[in-house]
Amino acid sequence: MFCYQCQETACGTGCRVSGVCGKKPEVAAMQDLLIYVTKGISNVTTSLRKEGKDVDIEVNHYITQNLFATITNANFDKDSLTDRIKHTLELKEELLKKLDNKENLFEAARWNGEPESYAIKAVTVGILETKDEDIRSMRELITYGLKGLAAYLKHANALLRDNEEIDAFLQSALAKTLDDSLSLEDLIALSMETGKFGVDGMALLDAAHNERFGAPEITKVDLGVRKNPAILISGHDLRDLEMLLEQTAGTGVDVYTHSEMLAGQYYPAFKKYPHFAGNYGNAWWKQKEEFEKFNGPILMTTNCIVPPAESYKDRLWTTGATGYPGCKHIPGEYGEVKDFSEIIAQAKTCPAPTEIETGTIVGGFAHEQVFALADKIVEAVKSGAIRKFLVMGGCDGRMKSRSYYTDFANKLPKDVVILTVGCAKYKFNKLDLGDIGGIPRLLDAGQCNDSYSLAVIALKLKEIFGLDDINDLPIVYNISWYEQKAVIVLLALLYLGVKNIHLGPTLPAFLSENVTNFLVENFGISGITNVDDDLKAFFE
Ligand code: FSO
Ligand code: SF4
Repeated sequence: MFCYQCQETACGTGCRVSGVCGKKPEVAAMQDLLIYVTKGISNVTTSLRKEGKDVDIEVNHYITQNLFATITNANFDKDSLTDRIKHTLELKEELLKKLDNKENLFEAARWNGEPESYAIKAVTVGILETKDEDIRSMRELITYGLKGLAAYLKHANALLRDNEEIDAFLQSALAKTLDDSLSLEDLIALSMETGKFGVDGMALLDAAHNERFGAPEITKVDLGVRKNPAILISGHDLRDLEMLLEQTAGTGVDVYTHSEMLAGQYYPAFKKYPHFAGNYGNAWWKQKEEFEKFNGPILMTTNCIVPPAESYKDRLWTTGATGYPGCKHIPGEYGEVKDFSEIIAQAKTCPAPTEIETGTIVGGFAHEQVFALADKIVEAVKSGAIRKFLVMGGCDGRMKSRSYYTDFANKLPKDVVILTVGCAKYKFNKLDLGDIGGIPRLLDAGQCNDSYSLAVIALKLKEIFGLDDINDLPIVYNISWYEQKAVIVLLALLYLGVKNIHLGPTLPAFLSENVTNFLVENFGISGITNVDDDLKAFFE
């Protein structure tokens, strides 16, 4: 196997024997082949569109889910990945019948095989099959960006929101990563276009969330526990949260959020449920210890799954694009109501969660809530009470070096306000950072996809201050990444023209030297050093 798609990749270069995340070689092989056949079917759908033929929405959805299933920590279940390959090939054969001109299709679009042949084929379609290091780097950068985009699209699709233009781009871009005639420059241009569609995808999801669940608002979230048995819901899918809250109402079972699902607490629509308890635990990588203590069932709606201990494996449930061998999976198509009754029945047999924390945290500062505070914020900037904003968001992870972000928040000058999204916030969201004239020094906009909110806020501030360039705003970007959703967020920021982003704790292994140099020269991207030097460089 070879995989270098996430920040924790072995030795900072690539997982070759087994994944640091727990992905086994046989699962990695099926993911490689799934990506290959998904690129193949995308070549066919793109060709069909060129012939003026429509592509069914179900095909768009399937392609999107395939990409999502290969994101770090989403799906460890070889059988479900194998089924996806098989179904993709079947769908592709049907589509090929509708295509008049098959001459220019890539090999990935032509290949077919029985499940017995998948393992052998997989060996020939891995990342390292692209020999030129720079082309490989760009192809992977684009593919990972598209995986991130797919994750956000999937959540919008689950709320019955679709955008054919985004799907058509996603599929055409996937097909282009098979095209040996594209130069490095072509691929760089494609990566920027991917960023543009990243913005569009996040906007689609933002509208879907806001229109269905209301705009996030300032919310105090409890960290302690109640006395009832409970279900913990993790991941990012708010439609799943909605269905779970509806089905647990009046059952005596509480629902707690975990990790990125914390953002669910900020939406008005969910506040009407008295059994919607607080947030339990921290970022994804601490789940082994925390899920043990939760005592009740845990529903993973998306990544990040850590291979579970036997002691609570029977309490871990998956749904959507996620999967883990031996864990029960709740099915359900978009528009269907998923049946969570088995999970609820299990919860009733479990003790209430063990308390691991007490107190509260505050969040809900997505664009509408920040706009409501705009006058106060602008005044504070004009008076100098707020000197700068620091965008410090993205992903958290296991590496010890990530304590940098806790130290950074602690040592930050007192006139700096942090804007955050994603699970990176767990490195500092329980610190007492205080406020500036009533404006909290930590403004949490929500999930990593709510990076869109931060972009909208930045563009609004640019307008209010009458600036020509987004980079003239007093905003510093110090972003931590882990998996591929962070890649689409990065590409989206680059597309919006944001420069001088600091990316840590380490730069992606999939960026070749030349691609890194391109990003440094054109966008001023850099890594991080140490807290004191970086604080000096950013704020003095
Ligand atoms: Fe975190 Fe995991 Fe949002 Fe990611 S829970 S790491 S970027 O899946 O999705 O920030
Ligand atoms: Fe390694 Fe990350 Fe790939 Fe897992 S997702 S195999 S940790 S590079």
